[in-house]
Amino acid sequence: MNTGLKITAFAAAVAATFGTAYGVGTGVDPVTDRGGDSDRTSTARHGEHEDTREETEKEKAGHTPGGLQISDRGYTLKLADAHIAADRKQQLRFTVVEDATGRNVTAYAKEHDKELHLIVASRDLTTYRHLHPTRAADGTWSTDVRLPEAGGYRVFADFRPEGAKEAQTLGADLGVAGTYEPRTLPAHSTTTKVDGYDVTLKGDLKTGAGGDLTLSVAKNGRPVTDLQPYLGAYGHLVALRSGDLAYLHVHPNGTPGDGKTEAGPGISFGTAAPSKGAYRLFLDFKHGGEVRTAAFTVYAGGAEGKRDGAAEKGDGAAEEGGGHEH
Ligand SMILES: [Cu+2]
Repeated sequence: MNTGLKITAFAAAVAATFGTAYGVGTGVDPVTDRGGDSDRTSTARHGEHEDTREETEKEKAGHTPGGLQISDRGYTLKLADAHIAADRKQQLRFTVVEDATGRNVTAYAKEHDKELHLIVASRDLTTYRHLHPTRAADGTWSTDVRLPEAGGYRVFADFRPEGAKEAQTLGADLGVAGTYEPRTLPAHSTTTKVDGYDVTLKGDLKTGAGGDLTLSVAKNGRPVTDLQPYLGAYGHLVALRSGDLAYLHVHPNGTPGDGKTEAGPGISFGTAAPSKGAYRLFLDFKHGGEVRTAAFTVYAGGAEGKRDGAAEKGDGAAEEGGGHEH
């Protein structure tokens, strides 16, 4: 199949979806914004419906990317422990509390087969975990996690309370005790290795819509064409912004079994970054019955976006990829 065509065909629809579904690129989605502008000129100060719509779009334009707040849209993320030990299996427990009632949320809508997706990442973006905790009847979530090194971490809960229109992502700080040696952001590279797989990145992360990324998976020099669906897709991509860990959960163009999406080697994503700068991409894909995570450093806005002290290619000593535990 012509990958270029596949990307083009799905890009528009996907770009339009992200804004509402995941808060990705809200305010930078020209499809939505353009529609809003023309509506505004023709229907300014008219019916209630248009006013409401306009407000929603204004709100969107100033929307904060996910993961930066511990409390947002009436919900608060509460970690049972703000500190854990390094390099030892620990239980991470938390709740999502509805601010209005003070009660734990116990009813969730499933997104990608799960009620809640939990991401744990080190502030220096060298450690990454994508976990699916278990919920007790009282709303307490728990999962085992082992974080190899001491330091500052961020915990992201990506969920949609039942009845809520959109999924949201709350973030909380987690301290891992011990001696901390911060690492430099791994250098930009378009290839990475994980578990014997070579993953290649094509395309650019852009600050407007129309940014397309294709990640291709190969093993022993051969393209992998039998990727396995994982949580309803051939790949899940999370982008974390270097410096503040703004969170973007990006879904691929096309769904397994839709008759046009191939099971590799390429997985394409339509993305829009909330700003220029450095991001670390974490791609989860499933092959051979296991979920693997490939990681890349990319710059939204091209070289111009390179503004921090990221390592130059060759001196990055950081751990390759990330971990995926279930
Ligand atoms: Cu998940």
